[in-house]
Amino acid sequence: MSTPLIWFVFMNLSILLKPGHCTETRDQVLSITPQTQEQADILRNVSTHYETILWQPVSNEYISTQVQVHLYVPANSSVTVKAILQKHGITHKVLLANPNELTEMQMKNDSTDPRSGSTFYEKYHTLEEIYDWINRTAQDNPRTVKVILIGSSYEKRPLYVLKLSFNDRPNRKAMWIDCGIHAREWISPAFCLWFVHHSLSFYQQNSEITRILDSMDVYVLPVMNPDGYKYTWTAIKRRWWRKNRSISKSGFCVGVDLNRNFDVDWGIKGSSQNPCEEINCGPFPESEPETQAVANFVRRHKDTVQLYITIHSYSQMLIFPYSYTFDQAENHNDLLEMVQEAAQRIKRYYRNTYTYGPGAAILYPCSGGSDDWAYKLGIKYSFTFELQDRGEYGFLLPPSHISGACNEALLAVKTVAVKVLEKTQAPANHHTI
Ligand code: 0X9
Ligand code: ZN
Repeated sequence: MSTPLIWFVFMNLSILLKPGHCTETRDQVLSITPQTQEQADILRNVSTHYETILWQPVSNEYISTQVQVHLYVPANSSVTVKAILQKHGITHKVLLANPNELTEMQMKNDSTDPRSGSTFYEKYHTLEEIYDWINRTAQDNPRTVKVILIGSSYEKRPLYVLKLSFNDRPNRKAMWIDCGIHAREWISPAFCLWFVHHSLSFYQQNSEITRILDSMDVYVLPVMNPDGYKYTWTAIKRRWWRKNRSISKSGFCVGVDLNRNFDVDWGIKGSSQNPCEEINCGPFPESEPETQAVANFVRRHKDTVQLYITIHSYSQMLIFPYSYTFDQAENHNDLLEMVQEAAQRIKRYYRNTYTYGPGAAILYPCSGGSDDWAYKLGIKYSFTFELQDRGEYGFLLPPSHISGACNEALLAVKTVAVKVLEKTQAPANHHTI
């Protein structure tokens, strides 16, 4: 259908369905899979011209036939949007009928209530609570944990990295994990906390984490985008914020997608120079203080860091380079074998399915991402892990699912880390007399 015709249909519907005629009282998340090109075009237009938020895919340029779309529809646009879908024979399922209740559930922080039965690590935490936790963790573990200030955010919040170091053998290698690059993906910072807690609690009890920590230092950045994360906690309607909070030069729109701002094929694919878009790559590579801080730190440690992992959600994917091109990474087979093993173990232990492969092929082509950047810097084992779930709750994964999501991601992290050790460590103790 041509664009003017689509507009004609929309305008008529808008007149018929002016707010007040009859409105849905609740916000909802709809799942829609366009069956034809025309349906995909209609859906793209709906998501652009009506007050809706695309949960998945991240940008409407990725909407096409047979791609499952998760669309957050506020109560006041619900009737109009559903009428347009119906008019064009586009079927939908209600994925979430009560996102506001789920949002409140995620924010409920009854850590003082002993009856809640869940631990600190099975809840989502505000930025202030995470900063407190960082300090406490370092204070309680003075011999093994150090806090490193690597920079500050656009709104001048500190970017703290925890360095876990269990011995001081010379020539120690290292791994890096960052969380919370995208503000609304709350399970991601929760994972970084989970990982640190597991490391500190199970060193010398769990053989894999012991082996990893004996051979590598671990740098953990729990919240790479503190301004965005803070913003998602301040009002229900801000819960879907993805980018950082930098104000564009024109002053018109806010936010750069930090995972499009790295200096790798910057601004070319799957990203936009328009500051109003979710996938805005910023005015130039590393324009954002958060990106600069991470890139400078990782560059300074590139000779020791062998493994780079960045944690996102949602879709249950174990991704490796490249995303910016369909070319195969030089060690493609190694990377594939590592994530395949991780996915198989998750399946075996937790009965959950993760897909895996190079980003461009299994997700979408996309420039400026941190995983590709780290890889091109020389870190040959570089991954993006997309945690639970696959759309049942999306960004609103309930606190009761945190332990399941983090345990399986932890298994994936440990699997790839052990594989890195196997691939990079010289065979032990072959002394000649
Ligand atoms: O698009 C992204 O930045 C990531 N997906 S998300 O839904 N969490 O936003 C995927 C990143 C994969 N890697 C690269 N694109 N380089
Ligand atoms: Zn993300």
